Amino acid sequence: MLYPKITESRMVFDLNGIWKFRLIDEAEPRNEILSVDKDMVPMPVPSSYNDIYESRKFSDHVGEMLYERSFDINSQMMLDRIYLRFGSVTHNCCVYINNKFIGEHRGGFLPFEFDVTDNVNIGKNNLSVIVSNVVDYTTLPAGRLVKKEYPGIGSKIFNYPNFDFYNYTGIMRPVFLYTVPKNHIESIKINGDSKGKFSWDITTTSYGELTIELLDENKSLYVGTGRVGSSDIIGTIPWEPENPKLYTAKVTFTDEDGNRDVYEERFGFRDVYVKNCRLLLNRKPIYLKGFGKHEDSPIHGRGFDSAYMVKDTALMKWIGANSFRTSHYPYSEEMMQLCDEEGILVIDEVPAVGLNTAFTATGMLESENNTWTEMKTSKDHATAIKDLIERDENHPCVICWSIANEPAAQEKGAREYFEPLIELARDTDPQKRPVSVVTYEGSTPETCRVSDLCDILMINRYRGWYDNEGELEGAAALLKDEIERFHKRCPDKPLMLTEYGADTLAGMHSMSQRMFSEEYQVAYLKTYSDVFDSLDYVIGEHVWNFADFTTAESVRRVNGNKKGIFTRERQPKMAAYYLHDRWTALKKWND
Ligand code: BDP
Repeated sequence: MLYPKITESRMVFDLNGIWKFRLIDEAEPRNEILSVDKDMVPMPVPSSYNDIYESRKFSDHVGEMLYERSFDINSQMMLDRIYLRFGSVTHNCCVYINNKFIGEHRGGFLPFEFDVTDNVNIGKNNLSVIVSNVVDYTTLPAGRLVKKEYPGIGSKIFNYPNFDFYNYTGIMRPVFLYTVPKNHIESIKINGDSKGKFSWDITTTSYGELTIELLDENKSLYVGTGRVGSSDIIGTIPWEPENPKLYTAKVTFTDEDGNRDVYEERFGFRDVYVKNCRLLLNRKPIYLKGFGKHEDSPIHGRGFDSAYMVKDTALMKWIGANSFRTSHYPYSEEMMQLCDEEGILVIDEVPAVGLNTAFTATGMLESENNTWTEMKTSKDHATAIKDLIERDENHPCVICWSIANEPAAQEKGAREYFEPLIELARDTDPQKRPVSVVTYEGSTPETCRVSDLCDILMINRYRGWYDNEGELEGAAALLKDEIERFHKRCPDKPLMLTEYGADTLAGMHSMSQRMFSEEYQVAYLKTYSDVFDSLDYVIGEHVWNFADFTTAESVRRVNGNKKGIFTRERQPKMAAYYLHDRWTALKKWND
């Protein structure tokens, strides 16, 4: 899906700012929701709604909420088609213009749009969005709706996430109106490899002529024609972290009446694949150093925040990281653009977290091991994979697709569930990037049913934290033994740790390196580093987590997850200096 851009044929109008907002009571008749304009409060868009007002009833509301604003349409805009585009609304929503239903969208972390040309008037229009924040066994991510009976109070409904991050919701990413000519460019797929092979595949809404011009800044390098084509370009500079060189593909579509639509897509020449237990970027082995992250910051919650985005990439560069995973959902398109510019490698993850009826990061559930009969997510899962790849396929920063985090990969039915999804990811991506499923401690080398389907083994382990608490020597032995067993099972596949970490309270110290202290976090990381350095086929280390983040309440969480190397306010813990020293000096292989 193309990101809205102003070009010679397109206009973009910003609908961000202060909207009106209210929570919807479960008992409200559906057909009256839009006509109730009372008790509306100001609400910033984009943002998570949860932390804007002070009341737990407000922030922890389970169900629906209403967002509204008006916008103006002028006669110039009406000459073209007008699209209404949301960067993301979490999780499901219905959109109305002037009280008329326009459409709905499922899934909280990917963009969607509607052609609203025939539903808007010149002058004032009213836009309403009803958002649902409920997560259950049909949604991605997954959660549970639980009704509890209390003596003297009656029943209460709770919505427990099957995942370890606060269920922030709302209109979380930018909202735009944009115009395009009636006949226009719909999608552009660009593939440029490190040797200068340049190919394209473009779809349009009607017949016409297509030209594609390859630009290096303003210098024209090549002009091609046709919807699909390829050429070898001489002298291109590969995109890589040290030199993230970007080019522009300028696509011009002229319809049969001579009307033009123009769009410019940024991309890089690079290739990425797996061979002989290595991940090769531009045909050279690359060792991944970095983090599992979250989109999470004070006040905004998970809402789009460009200051935090830039701050986080600056901190990643400072610490010597070259990569991160978009745990556990696709991040904003603007973050992907920034990573292209900054040369940061991204493992791009769909919001498939919590696909496990017996386990969540915050504890064991009381339910049976029957995930693959209970979960009704496979259709949404396939849509999310397709939509994510179609959104991000041209980004050189994306080096791998992660199609789930910590599913019940050892349970019966896991292989049948994942095999078609992995195939779908491979088929959808023109660049054929590696595809993987991130697995947890319950899926061992002997029991995991998906390892051999993945291109890279990506495992999360917390030895020395959730087991072998405080006992790092034993933790290291167990970790190494398990990695070796994975290698024995899949001897051709590279392996990386996509999560390992220890909750650490900033400012808490301990001479004897007790758990939760800054000293323990450093000792824990060093223990893992030694294991990674001793195994040639380990191709990366992503510490959990980049920064402390908010979670649901549980006895395992002290005001959130504290495994950050930085605090939630992005101040360093001691471990930040340890990683800085390690990563700025690290060179794993001599080849
Ligand atoms: C893993 C999850 C991650 C959690 C982490 C933890 O993938 O989302 O936050 O554990 O417990 O199981 O800190």
